[in-house]
Amino acid sequence: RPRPVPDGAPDHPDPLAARFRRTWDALAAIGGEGAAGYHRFAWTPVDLALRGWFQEQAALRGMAYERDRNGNQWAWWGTPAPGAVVTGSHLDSVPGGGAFDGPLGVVSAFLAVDELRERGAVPSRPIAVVNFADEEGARFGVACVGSRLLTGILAPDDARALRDGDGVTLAEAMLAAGADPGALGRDEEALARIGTFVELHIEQGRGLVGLDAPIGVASAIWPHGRWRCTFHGEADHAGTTRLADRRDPMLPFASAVLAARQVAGEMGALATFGKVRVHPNGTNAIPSRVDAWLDGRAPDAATVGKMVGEITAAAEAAAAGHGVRVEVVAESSSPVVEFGVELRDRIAATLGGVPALPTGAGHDAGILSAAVPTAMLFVRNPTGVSHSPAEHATPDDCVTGITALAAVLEDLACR
Ligand code: HGY
Ligand code: MN
Ligand code: MN
Ligand code: MN
Repeated sequence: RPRPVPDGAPDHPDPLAARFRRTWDALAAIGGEGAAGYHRFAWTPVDLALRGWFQEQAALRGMAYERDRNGNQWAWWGTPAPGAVVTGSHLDSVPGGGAFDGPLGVVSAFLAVDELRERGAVPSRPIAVVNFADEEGARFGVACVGSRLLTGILAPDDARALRDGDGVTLAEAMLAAGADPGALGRDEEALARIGTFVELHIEQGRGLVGLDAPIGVASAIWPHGRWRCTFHGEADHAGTTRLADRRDPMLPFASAVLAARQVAGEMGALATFGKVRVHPNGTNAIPSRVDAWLDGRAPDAATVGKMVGEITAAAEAAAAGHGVRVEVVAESSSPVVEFGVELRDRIAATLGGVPALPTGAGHDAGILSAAVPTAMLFVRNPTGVSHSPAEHATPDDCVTGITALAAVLEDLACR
């Protein structure tokens, strides 16, 4: 069941709950397709509407707005300067995504700033809210494009050449959206401004439910990556080609799907084929080619590598029996992330003790952690469901998250 909007009325007696709901409703209306969820892809008209919302939120608060060289959006409380305390997340989504993955962190960031201003907090360093471009990589295949470019992990030429399913390059998509792809790349000035980054995010599992806690801090992110697996066969007529004469790429693909499940299970890892393109995609034709994308994750990098190796071997063995050729290409990878214990402990202490827990989901915070002190706050997810329209958090827990984020920003920026 889709849950784009938390329960709780806009005229809730708790002013923060009411403000959360009003801010949330304006954002939740952008790009929602009811039961089909959100399709908020980078540099599309929906993304531009989300970006407009961000800019409007900055203007409402009199915060200085800027878009950096890599398309990330910033709103500043105070003059932009090195050493700022930065918070935020992303506004894009997976295909058929929920409302919370990303947006909860951006909305909470703006409302935490409001909280601090209302209580008369005086920051001794600037505070910024950020919206990172293209976190999910739903359109161009690589996740966390904005933060990877900012930190130099993704080369600008490689980024510009990324293509979506229609063959449109990232450079072309940016140009069509009125953004300049020519300036992409590691941005020393923007990086130096980030003294500390704190990303609030809905939890994407039921760890906090099990711990009976509304919020927690992230301890680690599993290493993970994406591989494109192409099965080259031969198109032919479904009604006249004898089974023995076929080179059907669908068969070794099916074997690869089953192998992924088997191998991941044996290794305590996760493997998913969630995206497939069949060519030419006709009911009465044997496919000429199947493109399938493998998402692999495990507690350590060696296991990820071993798992993908075994899935590849199983795919090749199955392909050989059908006259099919397999190609497996790594499209992106994210190393293991261990969030710094010092910052994590400081945050947990500020919040009066909250649990720390690892996640298998990737985040811009994971990318930034290699460059600057970084931490994450998780908000409880009652069902654990994410990357689905059913993703959801209760309004009370969202308010707890905002209050916690405000306390963390105050501790980091106001003393
Ligand atoms: O896929 C992920 O882990 C993330 O949500 N980008
Ligand atoms: Mn996500
Ligand atoms: Mn996210
Ligand atoms: Mn015919």
